[in-house]
Amino acid sequence: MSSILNGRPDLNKKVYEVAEVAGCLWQKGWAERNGGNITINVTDYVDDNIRQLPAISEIKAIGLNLPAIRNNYFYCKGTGKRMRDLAKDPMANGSIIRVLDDGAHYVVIADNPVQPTSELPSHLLVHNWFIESGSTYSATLHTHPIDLIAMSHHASFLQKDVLTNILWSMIPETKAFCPKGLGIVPYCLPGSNELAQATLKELNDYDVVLWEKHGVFAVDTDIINAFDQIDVLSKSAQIYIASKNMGYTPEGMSMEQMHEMTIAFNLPK
Ligand code: 2HA
Ligand code: ZN
Repeated sequence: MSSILNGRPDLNKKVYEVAEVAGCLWQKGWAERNGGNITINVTDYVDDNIRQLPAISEIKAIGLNLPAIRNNYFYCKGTGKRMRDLAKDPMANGSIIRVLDDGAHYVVIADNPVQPTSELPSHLLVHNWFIESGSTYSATLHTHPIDLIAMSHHASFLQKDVLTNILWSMIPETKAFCPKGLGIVPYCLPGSNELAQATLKELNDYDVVLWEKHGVFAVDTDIINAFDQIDVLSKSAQIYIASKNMGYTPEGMSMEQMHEMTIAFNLPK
């Protein structure tokens, strides 16, 4: 079957990075049924021929006014689609959309008229903010990591930076590879504007945000890096929980040891 990816190795690579991450999410047990969403900005890989492709869907409203992403292109997981299916066939379980010149509507352009993720407005709100703020980030990822969600069910972990410091202290790599830590968003209805706005606020300070009793939302330069930031946090959460299961609270690295890491890896304070 003809695909927009044919003869476009750079675009193909970006879409298959999403497929690789979708497979990881499924294997980790973070993507039951149609859980989670991924959106990446692929405008840098779009040529004049793609710009001329006709719409293959009706014009749909985003529901928000997002002027910074006018005429931008995104690969999005399809609504109701499974990560485990997307891993095998990304263009049947996701699609490429064009945001129209008004910054308020979009159309699907390839390969199939797959409607994008139910969380499209919140993902695009974040992509709009990347561009407005001059960020080089291009990927947004929402998933359901069991260990981090379990920790979000206890109020003591939800105070600012309590969980960040516990998770950083479980293994040195976590601070090195998730240097801003984990932001917290109190429970909000999935897909709500309230959740999107609260997430955007936390993204000023963090690349990964924990949605209480629901999941995480991560951003980075590409989808592999966004996944890796969640993965190191989840590893730390597992070490904490494994220690608790052995009957003790893990000691954690000392503040001196964490400080030493910060200096050695030239991390933000
Ligand atoms: O797409 O995970 O929160 C399914 C979800 C929404
Ligand atoms: Zn979810």
